[in-house]
Amino acid sequence: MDFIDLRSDTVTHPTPEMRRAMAEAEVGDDVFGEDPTVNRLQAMAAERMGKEAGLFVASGTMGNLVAVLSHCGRGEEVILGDRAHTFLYEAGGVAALGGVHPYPVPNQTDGTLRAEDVHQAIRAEDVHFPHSRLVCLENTHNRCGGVALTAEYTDDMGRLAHERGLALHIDGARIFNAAAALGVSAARLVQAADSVCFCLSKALCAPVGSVLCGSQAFIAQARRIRKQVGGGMRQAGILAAAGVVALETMVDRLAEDHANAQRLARGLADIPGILLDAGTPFTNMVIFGLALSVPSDGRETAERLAQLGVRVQVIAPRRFRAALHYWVDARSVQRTVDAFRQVLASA
Ligand code: TLP
Repeated sequence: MDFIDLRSDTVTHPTPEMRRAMAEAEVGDDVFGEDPTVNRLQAMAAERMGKEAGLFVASGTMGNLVAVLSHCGRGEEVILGDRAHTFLYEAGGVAALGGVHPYPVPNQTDGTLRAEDVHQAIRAEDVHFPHSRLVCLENTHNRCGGVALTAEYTDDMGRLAHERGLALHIDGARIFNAAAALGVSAARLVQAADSVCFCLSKALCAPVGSVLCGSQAFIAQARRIRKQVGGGMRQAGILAAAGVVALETMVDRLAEDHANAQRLARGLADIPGILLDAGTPFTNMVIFGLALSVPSDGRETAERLAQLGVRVQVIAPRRFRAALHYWVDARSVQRTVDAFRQVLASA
């Protein structure tokens, strides 16, 4: 990459090994279930998640949409956090395309939903109310700074949901980051969930795709819904081949990104005018802002950084997110700190 791109871990390019695997992938028609590379990826993903089956989908957004529409019918309700990606950033797809009613409850700063809030959100049987069908969690939690939810918390939520007759879905776009941070397997983190969707195209560097995992029966339904939303792909093994390499080579290195996030946070903390969020970084994201003493706003600061070859995401008028990933090494972290120091010294 020509510049240091910290805007997101979605900007990651495929590795040379992924490009080779894509060029050489054995393919078939995946709508017929005949693409051997897709089938291999789905089996690997299901095993990693400790679920019976997996389904390759085009994106995290499609995976969450297909999951919600597989669990809920029209006029039924999904309970999720008010800072959940599915609530904020998926173009209202569950409502627009599935007629599913979202019931947002407050996300706590650690990414969790309070059990009392979820209990209260579950509807009684009454002709006025939608039927509650699903609770969604997000791990790691993007808008809460990439914080990881523990296995014990997820187990408690699973118990609560199941006791009240609801299912539990996890938006595990970055579930392997959570696993690396907590020192447990991804399968353990999603043990209580009926479904989980994780992304290949973020910190794992694959160019495209996510995998939705769950029981055989759930995935059979999800396959129908994926077809309905136009996500049935044909020789998708070309894409899945990169996903196989991602699972084989990129999962075990995520702690390096977390160490670089720590390095970046330490460097930024020393710069007058930068205020780090409490606790940041939890995993691969550093969240920080500009002190009121800095006259420039976030957009101006980001533009001047870009002139020095560093890109960060402006997430609020005076706040930034820097997401660490495979293509940003310790030297690039130092260059980022130097660029911030230079920009703020002349702000
Ligand atoms: N997140 C993107 C943006 O959409 C905000 C990012 O840069 O972080 N779940 C979570 C928790 C996500 O963070 C994202 C993407 C998705 C789902 C959607 O994945 P894609 O982009 O593959 O549809």
